[in-house]
Formats: sequence, structure tokens, C-alpha cells
Amino acid sequence: MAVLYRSDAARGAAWARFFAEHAPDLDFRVWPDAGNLADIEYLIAWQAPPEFIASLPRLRVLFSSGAGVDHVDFSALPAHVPLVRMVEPGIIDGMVEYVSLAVLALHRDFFDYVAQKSSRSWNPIEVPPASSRRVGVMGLGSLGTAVLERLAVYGFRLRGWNRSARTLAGVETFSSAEQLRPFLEGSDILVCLLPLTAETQGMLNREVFAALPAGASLINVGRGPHVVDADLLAALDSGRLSRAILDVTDPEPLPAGHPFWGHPRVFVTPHVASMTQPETAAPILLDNIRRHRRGDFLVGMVDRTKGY
Ligand code: NDP
Ligand code: OXD
Repeated sequence: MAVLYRSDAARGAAWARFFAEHAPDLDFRVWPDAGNLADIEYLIAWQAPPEFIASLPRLRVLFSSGAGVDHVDFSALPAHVPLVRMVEPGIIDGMVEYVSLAVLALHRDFFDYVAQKSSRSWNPIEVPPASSRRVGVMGLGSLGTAVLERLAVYGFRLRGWNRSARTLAGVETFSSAEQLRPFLEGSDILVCLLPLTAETQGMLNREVFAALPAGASLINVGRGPHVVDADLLAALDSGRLSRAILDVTDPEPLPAGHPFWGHPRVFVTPHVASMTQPETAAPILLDNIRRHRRGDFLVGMVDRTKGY
């Protein structure tokens, strides 16, 4: 029985160190030193090409090394092999930091001051209290709920929208397609933390932008294909939206000629909002392997019918 890590190479050594120290009984291998592929029962991977999956006759679980699984070809994974996504404190903390930073930067007009600095202009903008700003989060999963919990500390008015109904202390919650519009109408800053599925692709579009309060801003940390780029550019150019902070784009990397790069009110980061941290992820993954070996449920199981 062996565990193969085939993901971010730079972080492979940290994963191997953890397993050597805490699970010396497990044969932990780091790609490309995979050894005999017939030994591999647990695979930790970001991209797992179908032909590679097919070369693992004893594969028992595929662990995604990230939280999202939209890049996984479900049809290449045998039905008896569960797919497990990453739910770990490091990835949650990273997302909480990024979204807090983005919300605060919008709330406190930092991008205006960046522009002012380049033109050497000293022009104070009135500071509204956080309690006057409404932040709406789409997707109340492990990341969306953690983000809302932290934003509450600043005193923002919070709302969240999710497929199934949720109750979160201090958050006005909305669910289902029927409640999308009222949710949007009260979101001055909209944060997308939805998984990418057939249902959510293209969801950040002209109708959604038209339903937001005039001058609202968008933070997309879900996936690039959630956004209809032309609709976002039109909404920014017409003044309907003030700004967009995009950590994810379609495609990635964003091509040099894409209009987002040159747009004065679009801020792009290269898909770095959050990253799996070996120090906090490896213990969770080891626990999941132990769970699997004793027949317990696995933390982060993906529902293939839902796609996340
Ligand atoms: P979860 O699976 O924990 O949460 C997803 C949430 O979205 C669930 O609450 C789900 O509702 C809801 N949802 C799914 N589909 C719909 C829909 N059609 N309409 C309304 N709500 C819906 O995921 P995480 O919070 O862990 O992660 C979310 C996403 O964040 C990932 O899929 C990934 O794309 C992205 N991500 C981005 C990173 C970055 O660096 N930019 C890093 C990590 C993740 P329900 O519970 O009812 O099913
Ligand atoms: C993830 C990501 O899904 O980094 O983990 O986007």
C-alpha cells in the first residue's frame, strides 16, 4: 500500500517530512518517484490526467490537493473511487485574509488613493462607517462562512446566499434562485465563493450586475468562468459597478492582451487568494487515510452528482 503525492512540487518535501515523522508505517511517495504504480492506493493530486488514473489499478481514494474540484474529469474516475476535496485550516485562513483585505481596500477607497498617489493629488474621501456597508457572500460553504465570521468583527452589514437554506449568527441569509435578486439588491460589495459547476458558470452576468445597488463592487475568488467578462466590462464602463477585484480569471494565466489588465477599475491577482498549506493539510489528509482504512466517513467528500 502506498500514498502518492503528485501536486505542487515545491511543497512536496514538506508533505513527505510530515508523513515520515507522523506516519512512518505508510509508504509515502512524491512524484516523479512513484515506484511501482500498482502499489498506489491513495493519490493526492491537483491535476490527475485520465491516463494516469487508468494506470493505477489499486487506487482507492483521489484526494484533491485544493478545495475546488472543477478541474477533475469525473468520468475518468472509477465509480468506486471517492473524490475528496481539501478542507483544511490553512486554506480557510488564507481566504479569510484575502477577502478581508479586498473588502477593507474597497471600503476604505485604497484603489482611489493608489491612483491619487500616481497623480500626486491629496484628496481625502469621506470615510463611511462599516455599519453602513453591506457585504454579500455567494456560497456559504467552508470558505464563505469563515469569511463572514471574520467580516463581522469590522461591523459590516452581512448577508449570504446559498443553494440550501443556512442560518448564520449576524448574517441575513437567502437561499435558492428565488431569493437571489433580494440578496443582490442589498449587496454593496459582492463576494463570489461558489464552486464552479454547470449551474454557476456564467452566473456573474449582466442580470446580476443590474440587480446590485448602483456603484457596487465585485470580488471574485471562486473561479474565472463564473464571470461573463464582457458583461463585467460593460457594467464597469457604464458606472453601474465601481470596481472588480479578480483573483481568478478565464483563462489562467490571463493573456497579456486581455482588457482586464489595462482597465483602471479592475484589480487582478494570479489565483493566490488561498493555498493549501502542507503543515495544516497533511494532518487532515493523514486522518482521512486512517478513517478510510477503518471504514469511517471521509471529511470533504465530493458529491459527484452536484459537482462539488
Ligand atoms: P464548499 O463546497 O464548502 O461550499 C460551496 C457552497 O456553495 C455550498 O454551501 C453550496 O451550497 C453552495 N452552492 C453550490 N452551488 C450553488 C448554487 N448553484 N447556488 C447557490 N449556492 C451554491 O466549498 P468551499 O467553500 O470550500 O470553496 C468554494 C470555492 O472556492 C471552491 O469550489 C473554489 O472554486 C474556490 N476556491 C478558490 C481559491 C482561490 O485561491 N481563489 C482557493 C480555494 C477555493 P449547498 O451547501 O446547499 O450545497
Ligand atoms: C483551490 C484553489 O481550489 O486554490 O484550492 O483554487
